[in-house]
Amino acid sequence: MSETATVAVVPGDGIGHEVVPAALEVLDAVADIEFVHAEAGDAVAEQRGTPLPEGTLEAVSEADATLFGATGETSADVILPLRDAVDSFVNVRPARTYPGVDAVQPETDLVILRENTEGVYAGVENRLTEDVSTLTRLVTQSASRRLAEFACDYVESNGHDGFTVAHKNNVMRVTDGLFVDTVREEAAARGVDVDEAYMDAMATHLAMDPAGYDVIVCPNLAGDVLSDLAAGLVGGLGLLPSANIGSERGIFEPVHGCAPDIAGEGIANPSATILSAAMLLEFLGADGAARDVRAAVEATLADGPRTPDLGGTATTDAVAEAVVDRLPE
Ligand code: GGG
Repeated sequence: MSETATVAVVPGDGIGHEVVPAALEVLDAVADIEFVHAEAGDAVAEQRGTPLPEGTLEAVSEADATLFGATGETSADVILPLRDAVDSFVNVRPARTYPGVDAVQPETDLVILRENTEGVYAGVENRLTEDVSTLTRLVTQSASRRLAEFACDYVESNGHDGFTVAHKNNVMRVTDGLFVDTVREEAAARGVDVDEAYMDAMATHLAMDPAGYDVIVCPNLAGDVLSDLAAGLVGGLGLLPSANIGSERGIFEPVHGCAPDIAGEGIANPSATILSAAMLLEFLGADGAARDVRAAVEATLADGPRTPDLGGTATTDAVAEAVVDRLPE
């Protein structure tokens, strides 16, 4: 990070207002960043008549990167347009286990590369009659190719053997047919190995033997669902970060939502958001700071205070302080 970066900060709803300040404490301790605070979500919709005020869209569009918290009922009107605003074509969702944290599948160490612009999340839904509603599943060759190019770059630069593409082209013959054909073609052109799996069968294999997967490339909805499944394997949604990567900008957010059941209690696990902040630092070129933050989170999970989702009684703030205490001097 050569000069002071500008980072938009959008807590969103619910526990977003607890985990984002926790991550800011950590970012403040490791980097010189100018924060621009903005609001979005259900509460804003009630107060201002729109869940995504113009100023927020502008702040995210202009910042070098954004730290986002969580969305609630207005998810489709908040996070989807924000991803569009930064031209985010892929959502990177790593899932791994941590020493000291109970995991259903301790061998899990994988990353999901989720298509981030289309599929059933393209927003083409209609209510035709009282009885009938429809949804158009959009799949383009250009978005599939862009994802595949990113996946090839990702496996090459991170030393992976190849990737597995998840799809359902036996049922969605045209849309997933185009998706998987394009991904296959791009990987072949780049000399990258590709395995294939039907996404439903992959869910079973993931639950039973996640060590069989390393990098997973998949359509939008499949990525959303499979990453929540992966969270369940490693100890819960409080541990999964994500990066919405665009050509020049990115939005970094925990995989979890706004958790209305615990919002306001100050006990949400901030690890996923702090790990998202580490991905943000890496995106901005601050690789050393990103490594320090990851190591401090790992050390805290190993022997530090824990929030109730991990069997402890600590508060969000106590975990954030423990992470800051474990950063190098
Ligand atoms: N921080 C992630 C979040 O708020 N997730 C809620 C949600 O429904 N997200 C939809 C999506 O990731 O596409």
